[in-house]
Amino acid sequence: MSTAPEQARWALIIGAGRQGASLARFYAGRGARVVLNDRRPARALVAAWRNLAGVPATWVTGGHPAFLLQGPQVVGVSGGVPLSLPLLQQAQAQGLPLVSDAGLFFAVAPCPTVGITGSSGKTTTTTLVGRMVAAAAREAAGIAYSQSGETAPSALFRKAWVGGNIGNPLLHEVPAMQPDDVAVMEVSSFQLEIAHASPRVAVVLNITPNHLDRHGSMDAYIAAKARILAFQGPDDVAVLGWEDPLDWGLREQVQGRLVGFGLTPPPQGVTGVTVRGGMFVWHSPQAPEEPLLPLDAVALRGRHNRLNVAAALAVARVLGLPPASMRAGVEGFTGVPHRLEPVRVHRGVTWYNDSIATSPARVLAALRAFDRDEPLILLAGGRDKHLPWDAWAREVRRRVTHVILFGEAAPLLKAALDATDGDLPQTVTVVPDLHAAVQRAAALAQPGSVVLLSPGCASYDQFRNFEERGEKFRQWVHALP
Ligand code: UMA
Repeated sequence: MSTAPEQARWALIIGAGRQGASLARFYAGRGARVVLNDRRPARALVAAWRNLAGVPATWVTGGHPAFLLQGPQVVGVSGGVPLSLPLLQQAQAQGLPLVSDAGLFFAVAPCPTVGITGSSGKTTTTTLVGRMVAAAAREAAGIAYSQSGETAPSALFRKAWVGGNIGNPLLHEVPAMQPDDVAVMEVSSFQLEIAHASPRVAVVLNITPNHLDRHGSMDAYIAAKARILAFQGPDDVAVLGWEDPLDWGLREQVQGRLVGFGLTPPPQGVTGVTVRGGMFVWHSPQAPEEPLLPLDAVALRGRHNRLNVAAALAVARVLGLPPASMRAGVEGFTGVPHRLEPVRVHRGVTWYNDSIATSPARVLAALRAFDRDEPLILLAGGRDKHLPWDAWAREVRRRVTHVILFGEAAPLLKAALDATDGDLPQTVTVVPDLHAAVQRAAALAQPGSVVLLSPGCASYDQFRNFEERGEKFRQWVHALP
């Protein structure tokens, strides 16, 4: 019989990023032999190496040589490493299990786990659930996870662990976790693609085209997302949105209990969170509706954010949190950095940083968060991820007054606009980079305008990641005279 991945005595880990480091700590902590491999040369990995000082591991850098496959019982793969890598293809051909930090975490966590995935809204929803759980723990409300969704007021609930794709992997924190904690994890399709375990509560927020450069097709991308449900049992819960046809289509694959969410009335017979009379409510076909939270407690802009709140409330209700903790988690929450983040009001112009929007679908959600009478200047571009741009072009033609295109994808986006009919934008400008785009926007903006960086593309043509792009944007906006 083959060893369970978490029991492996020799682990090869590909990618010395945050997920790779967490995998290395996890296996080393269990006494396994760890080989950490990265394509970058040693001199580029000094920070990673320092960070792992004291963790016994053999480092192999500057490539992915085939000899690495002689000996390991498992291959841990960091999110940024594509499965098309020849070494990983060879590992699979040899029958070696590939694991992600998230899959391992769901397999070994000693406490109830919530996994949140989707094409957009993951970070906001994960943060919201984390805040709600933390509020419940703070109040020592004595609430425990309960499989039936009923409140168990006598049990004590200690601490919320929040992490995953949001930035800090949770895997290496497992030894510090206790059974009466709750772990809330943002999970990407890259982590799910090779996950071998599911969370107790699995949330799929929505599914729109994203990462097709990596997954190859929409079907493969949906299959990766659906894997969050694949290893659930009959006592587990799947939270799906009924407004998104691809998301709702996954209900065929639910193994345990289905809980829905949406702002429209729920489909016949479905239990979940919806909106009625200005309130988020828990709707169940068998019982009177329970009020959870007034809609106006939500400070976040946009319908997509109200959907994120509905999903977070569904999780909170499944966990048995009281409405007071739900409210405490939502109130005062104005969003996470780089997601429709207000940066500055300067000369009557409001600047927003939505650098996280690395797909056209996310840009549509951002555009729809603004009132129709707000003149919009959109900054878009970066590195394309082989995504369809026609819906984006139609919405930009309907909604945006000036569009400024930058980076590698600028000609592609311009061609998409040229191929679409409509009155707007008044101007379409192509500039080399984001700095030039900020300068151009400042020149075009009038008092009352909104300038929105919502690139629709990855950042890698000019930045390390979307965070760096957002930080530079903030810096350049604050430097405007
Ligand atoms: N590498 C190789 N060989 C390769 C490719 C990469 O050795 O063929 C090495 C690189 O040289 C580098 C390391 O792998 O040293 C990078 O690994 P990584 O990109 O997985 O970086 P991490 O720091 O581990 O970041 C990952 C997630 N990155 C990706 O999934 C691409 C982060 O999500 C996540 O926050 C972090 O782990 C903690 O869990 C970022 C992201 O863009 C934010 N995620 C995508 C998204 O949200 O859309 C999925």
